[in-house]
Amino acid sequence: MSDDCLFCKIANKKIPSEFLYEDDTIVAFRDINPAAPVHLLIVPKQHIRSINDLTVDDQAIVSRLIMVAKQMARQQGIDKSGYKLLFNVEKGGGQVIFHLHLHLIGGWKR
Ligand code: DGP
Repeated sequence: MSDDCLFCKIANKKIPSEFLYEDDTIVAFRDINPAAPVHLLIVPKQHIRSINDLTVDDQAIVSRLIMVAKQMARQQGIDKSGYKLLFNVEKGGGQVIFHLHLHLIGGWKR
């Protein structure tokens, strides 16, 4: 855990938040600034700055993030209508919180 990282504090319960999912390694919660009717963040408890910082040892975490996103899409009722999964990577890629997270975005009426 990194002391000055917001998502470390949320994922490790130093800041109270409502989790829609939690296991030993991952949490999911609503984005504070939703870009769509459903906008969740799937976040590892371990501090990893961005996709750029992943090592081969992190492969299990990345696959868990995607499997949890799939599960959350179903739980939110957007699996059939469809959704986007997004990693922003570093400033130029739109990342503003430098703790790895996967955006699950969907629920538009189309
Ligand atoms: P990114 O640009 O990929 O780093 O996305 C960061 C997202 O985090 C952004 O959509 C807004 C969200 N966010 C920032 N601060 C908070 C917070 O304190 N709580 C929650 N739930 N979401 C936050």
